[in-house]
Amino acid sequence: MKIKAGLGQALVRDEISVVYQPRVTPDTAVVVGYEALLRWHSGELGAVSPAEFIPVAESTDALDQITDWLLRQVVRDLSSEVLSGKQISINLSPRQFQTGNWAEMLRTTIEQHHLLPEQFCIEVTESALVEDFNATAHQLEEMQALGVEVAIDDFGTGYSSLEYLKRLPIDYLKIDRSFVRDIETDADDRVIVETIIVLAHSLGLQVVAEGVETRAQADFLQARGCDELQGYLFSAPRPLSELGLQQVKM
Ligand code: G
Ligand code: G
Ligand code: MN
Ligand code: NA
Repeated sequence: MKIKAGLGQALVRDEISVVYQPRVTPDTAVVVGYEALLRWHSGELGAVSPAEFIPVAESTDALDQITDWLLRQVVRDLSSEVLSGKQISINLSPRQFQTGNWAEMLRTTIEQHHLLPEQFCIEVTESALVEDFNATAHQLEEMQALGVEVAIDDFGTGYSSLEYLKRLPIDYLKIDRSFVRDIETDADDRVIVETIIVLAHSLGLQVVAEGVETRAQADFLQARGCDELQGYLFSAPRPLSELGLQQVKM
C-alpha cells in the first residue's frame, strides 16, 4: 500500500531517476550500448528496488507515466557526449503492450528529436508473449518496421514457445543471469548457455549475456561466440554523470 501511494507522487517529487549499464563486446570490452534502468529513491521508504515497485506500478497507470518520463529522460541524455552513438535499451513490462502503443510513442519521439531508430532497443520478457501475444507481436512488428531493435529479456526463464522466435521480429536474446551465475561450476548451465547461443545464431539473432561478474564467465561466453556481455565485471548501472570513458574494466 505504501509503495502504491508513494508511486503516485514519485515523479512530481523528483524521486525517480535513470541509471545506465553498459553492454560491451567480449574481446575488447568496447561499449556498444547501455541498458536504461529505473531507480526510485522514496522520501518515506528510501531506495525501493524496481523488482519491488515495477509490479505495483504495473497494476496502476503509474508505470506508463514513469516509462513516458524515462523515454524523455533518455532522449535528453542522448545528447550527452558519453551516450552519443550508443544504443539505449529500454525495458517494457508485458502489461504495457496492452495499455499503450509504444511503437507509436517511439516513432513520434524519434521524429521529433531527429534521432536514429537504431539507437533504441526494446527489451521484453517472454511473458509478454504469453500474456497477450497479438498485441505484443503487433507492436514489436511496428517497432521493427521503424528500425528500432527488439530483445527478449531473461531468455530461458519464461514459458514461451520456441516457435515465437521464428514468428517474431527479434534481434537479440538476453541470456538470463541465473544461467550465467554458475557457469564455472555447473555443467548443465554451461550446456544451456551454449545451446542458447547456437540457437540464436542459427536463427540470425545476436546474444547478450547478463549478470557477468567474473573474468572466467566472460572468457567462457567469449569462447562460445556470445556477441555482447553485461554485468558487474564491466560496470554496475550508474547515473549519466558517473559514466566515464574509463569505467569499463578489461
Ligand atoms: O536494476 P535492477 O536489477 O534492480 O532491476 C530489477 C528489475 O526491474 C529488472 O528485471 C529490470 O528489468 C526491471 N526494470 C528496471 N527498470 C525498468 C523499466 O524502466 N521498466 C521496466 N518495465 N522494468 C524495469
Ligand atoms: O531483468 P533485467 O535484465 O532488465 O535486469 C537488469 C538488472 O540486473 C539491473 O537492474 C541490474 O541491477 C542487475 N544486474 C546487472 N548486472 C548484474 C550482475 O552482474 N549481477 C547481478 N546479480 N545483477 C546484475
Ligand atoms: Mn532488461
Ligand atoms: Na534480465
